[in-house]
Amino acid sequence: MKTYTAETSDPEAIVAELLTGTGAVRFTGLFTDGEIAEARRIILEHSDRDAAKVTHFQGAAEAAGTIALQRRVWNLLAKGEVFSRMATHPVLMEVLRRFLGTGFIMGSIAANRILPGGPGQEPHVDYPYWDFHAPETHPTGLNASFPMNAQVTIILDPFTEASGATAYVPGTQKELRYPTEADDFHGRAERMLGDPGDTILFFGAAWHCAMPNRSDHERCAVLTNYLPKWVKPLEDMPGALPADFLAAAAPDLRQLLGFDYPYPEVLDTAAAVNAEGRT
Ligand SMILES: O=C(O)CCC(=O)C(=O)O
Repeated sequence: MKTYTAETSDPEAIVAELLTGTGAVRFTGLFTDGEIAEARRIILEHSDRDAAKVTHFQGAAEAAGTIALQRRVWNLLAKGEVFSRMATHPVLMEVLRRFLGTGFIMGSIAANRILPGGPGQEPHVDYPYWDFHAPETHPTGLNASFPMNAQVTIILDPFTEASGATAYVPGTQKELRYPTEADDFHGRAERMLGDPGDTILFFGAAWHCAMPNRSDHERCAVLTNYLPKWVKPLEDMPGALPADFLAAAAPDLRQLLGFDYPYPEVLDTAAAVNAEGRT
């Protein structure tokens, strides 16, 4: 996987890599050790206190009784200021503006924590393609010639083969479909390996999944989903954040929360407002 730093970031090359290359790149050095430690502390605190949260693509884990060892912490913006910094990192914002359009938004920011012995996931593609196993529910002809998703994984614990680093099949983002048995996902998959603080940016139409944690340590990451401005977000973040947080949000964060793109609107009312000259 190609690796960049803030200094070597090359948005044009990265966008090409995401869309028509392997589908994923790594950044190092975007976050300080202090930020990583703080994010990890907050996530573990919430997840220890409040383990049972909705999670996805767990397949056989439920039957195996290991489901509680893969835990989510949702709505991270409400849980620590460090997550707003992570979501709006300027190097990521610059690439994402080129990839998803300058008005892009955030669909979700959550943590995925896999405890030792915890399960992996079934290979999948991410929101808003995540129910593409029923392609007939999407517009006819939908393909991955342009992106409706970008995923950022900020690694908080060593991501190794043993600890369950995300598996993905490079190049599959171009196909926009779910893998089948015949695709031999696990035979072809590479891993998103990294150290705490490393950040993986990928096009979530690439087949991927968390892998089982067979190490003796936690495997925790912040997962952020970004979308073009007109895609309905996965998490209702404005609905879940306190009014004073929303009032104080900086311009980049307001954009990510969808405030720059007001639709749906009651246009009957909007017309009246316009007529009064208030917009
Ligand atoms: O945590 C991971 O390694 C990947 C998680 C993921 O792909 C998801 O939850 O959609």
